Amino acid sequence: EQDNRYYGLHALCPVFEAINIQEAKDVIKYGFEFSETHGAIVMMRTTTRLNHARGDLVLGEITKIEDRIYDFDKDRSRWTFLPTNARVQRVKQLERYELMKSLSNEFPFTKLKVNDGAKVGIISSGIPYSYVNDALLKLDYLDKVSLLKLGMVFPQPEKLMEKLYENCDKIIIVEELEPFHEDFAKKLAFELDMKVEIVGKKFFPRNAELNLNKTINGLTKALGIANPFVDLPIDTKSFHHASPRPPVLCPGCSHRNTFYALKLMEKRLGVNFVYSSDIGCYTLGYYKPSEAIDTCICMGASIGMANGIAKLHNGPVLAIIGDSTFFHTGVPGLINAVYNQNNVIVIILDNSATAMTGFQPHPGTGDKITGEAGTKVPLEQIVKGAGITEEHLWVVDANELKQTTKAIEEAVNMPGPNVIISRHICTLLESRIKRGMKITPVEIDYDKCNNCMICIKNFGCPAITIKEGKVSIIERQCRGCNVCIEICPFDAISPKE
Ligand SMILES: Cc1ncc(C[n+]2csc(CCOP(=O)(O)OP(=O)(O)O)c2C)c(N)n1
Ligand code: SF4
Ligand code: SF4
Repeated sequence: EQDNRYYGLHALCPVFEAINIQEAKDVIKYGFEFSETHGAIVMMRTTTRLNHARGDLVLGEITKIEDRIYDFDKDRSRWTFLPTNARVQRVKQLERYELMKSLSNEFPFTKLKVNDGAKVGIISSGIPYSYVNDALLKLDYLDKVSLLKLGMVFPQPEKLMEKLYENCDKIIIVEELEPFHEDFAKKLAFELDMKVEIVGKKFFPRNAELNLNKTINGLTKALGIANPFVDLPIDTKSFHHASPRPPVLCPGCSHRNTFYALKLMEKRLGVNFVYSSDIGCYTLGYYKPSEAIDTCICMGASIGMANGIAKLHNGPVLAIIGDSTFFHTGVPGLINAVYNQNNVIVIILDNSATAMTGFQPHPGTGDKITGEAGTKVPLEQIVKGAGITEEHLWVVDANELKQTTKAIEEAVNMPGPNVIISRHICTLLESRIKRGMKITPVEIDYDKCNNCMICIKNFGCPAITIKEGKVSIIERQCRGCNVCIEICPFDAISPKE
């Protein structure tokens, strides 16, 4: 929901956008050439719909720039931003910006189509442009309006926009989120002293993505025509009748166990924890039954926010952070906690993975992104190096409930900063590494089970469900982690014989 086109404005660097995946690939290739030619940073902007798209691509030639020395370019005044150099670079940046403004009019992925006699012009870019095209096709309006498709969305092509204004009485801007083009279009019309009506956000929402329906709805209103699709009955025959699937931690996920242990200790110790969290699979702990996440602002915020909260809050303040995120942006926050003697408990959920985004290696895994072996950086050493002494550090197996609850109790009773490394490999990663590993699912002994539902209501492993009013194990989902065995107060769960 944040409009990153403004980064271009902020840095005065060109921003490119594509309308489909083929164009995305072509624009990126062009972007490299453009950057080389003009010595400019370029931004390729993508949004959710394009990022999630799949389809066939036509690949081109892989070109290598001849005569280019691939090494550090020892141009000291360019890379050292002391005021003497920065002042010179600023002038160059402004010159480059002027050049970009004129190049925007000739950008190969920007297209102006002026239709004779059309008094309405539409400006759009990226995925919204694709919706506009489909909408005009459905409304049989393709030849009745002029169309400016922007491939370079910043800086905008002033000459092409002026030409569009000359031919039209009304300009409709179709864009997602902020009125980025709309504001610029109005400013340009004012500077050119041209009398043209410019509309945009009056007809299109400023929140959430557009889609074909919203685009047809906005366009018909802006064009002042009836929307022929508004009352059409929807054919639901082809809809999938899948049940809703809210996001949950996987069956056997070790994060669930740490959350369970934390919630248990809140009850046992009669205290309420503040959970300042980070972003990772564990952020799903926000939902029932754990409900153990109070904040998640951005990657790396957990310890910093906990540091601040601990200054005000009289009670245990926890920072929940994954191993990958800790290596990425957790270390400065921990140093800050040590330096300022903040009473926080940092819980590093070490599942040996960057699980949420697809298992990218990180310093704690020891593998490089290239697939080659790197040098593993031990988490404990980093924590100790930040100033956490042995007596303030606990390392537990997240799947061992007793160990974990004991560490939590000790950490709560010890003035912080304290660190608990709650370690257990991500079960999904484990199944990838040990393909074909034998899994022994658990089973319920109905003579012992009294249907208290603790395993469902408090723990919530998706492999445990209710069937005909009774707790039941979905065997093909069970990972055989055995944690639920410890949780059941009636010894009713055991490995299947
Ligand atoms: C600044 C930033 N970069 C990248 C991301 C994408 N991202 C979301 S979660 C995540 C990593 C999660 O790894 P970890 O903290 O170890 O948790 P896990 O998913 O393994 O439980 C990344 C890289 C982001 N949200 N913010
Ligand atoms: S991918 Fe791994 S860390 Fe993420 S929810 Fe599943 S088991 Fe847990
Ligand atoms: S053993 Fe229990 S907690 Fe582990 S995956 Fe199976 S049902 Fe879930």
